[in-house]
Amino acid sequence: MEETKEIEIMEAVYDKNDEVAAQTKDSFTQKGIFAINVMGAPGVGKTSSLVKIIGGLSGITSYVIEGDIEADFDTRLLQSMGVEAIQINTGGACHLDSPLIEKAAGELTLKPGVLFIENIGNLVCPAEFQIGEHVKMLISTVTEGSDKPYKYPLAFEKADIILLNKCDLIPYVDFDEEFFLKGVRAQNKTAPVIKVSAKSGEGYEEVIEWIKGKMKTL
Ligand SMILES: Nc1nc2c(ncn2[C@@H]2O[C@H](COP(=O)(O)OP(=O)(O)OP(=O)(O)O)[C@@H](O)[C@H]2O)c(=O)[nH]1
Ligand SMILES: [Mg+2]
Repeated sequence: MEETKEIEIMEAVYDKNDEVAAQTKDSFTQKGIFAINVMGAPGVGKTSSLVKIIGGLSGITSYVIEGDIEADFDTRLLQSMGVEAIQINTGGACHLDSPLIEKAAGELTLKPGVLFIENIGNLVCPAEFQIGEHVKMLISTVTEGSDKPYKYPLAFEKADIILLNKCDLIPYVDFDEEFFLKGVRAQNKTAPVIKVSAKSGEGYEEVIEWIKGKMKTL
């Protein structure tokens, strides 16, 4: 009996979250804002990738909502580049949800452009929650190991684009690219997988072109 009750509560939580996410997404679309949910484990280079992508999106206004359990280093880094960025600290929660994004977005003076939402560093929970995004960008790395799509399938299944970061470190780690790609394609037949290095800047032109192409569909 107790088990049945727990499932009902979780369904209600997901339903409420999805309802607010749909409204938030509509509001972004009406404002000409293309929203990207940036997901990945801690330290994969979510912020480092945003720095490269935003730097390359010349002529397009970028906004960032930064999600972290504690601290605001990433927000301050982006603000120092002149980006309008705000911080959400969840104080323990392992993912962002749509009411948090609805509230944070209300604090930004949103004009047409791109809104990047850096989710909490976590390869599990963020994939389960829509937050008003148009697309999900998953960042994985060669340093995490090539088995991640097999062990954390939902994040790879839900992604609209997958960045394989830290490719500058390939000579120093045992990364099996073929095995990784096979695992990705078992979950997701369509998302482009783009090899990047936030250190060298390699690969981000393709990511930026993909974002620009998707923005046209708004
Ligand atoms: N060698 C190398 N280091 C990288 C690359 N991308 C990021 N790093 C380093 O990895 C560390 C984590 O990068 P962040 O961009 O802070 O990662 P994150 O995913 O935003 O981390 P959290 O917000 O804490 O989850 C930093 O020391 C970066 O300099 C890369 O392509 N190559
Ligand atoms: Mg970060």
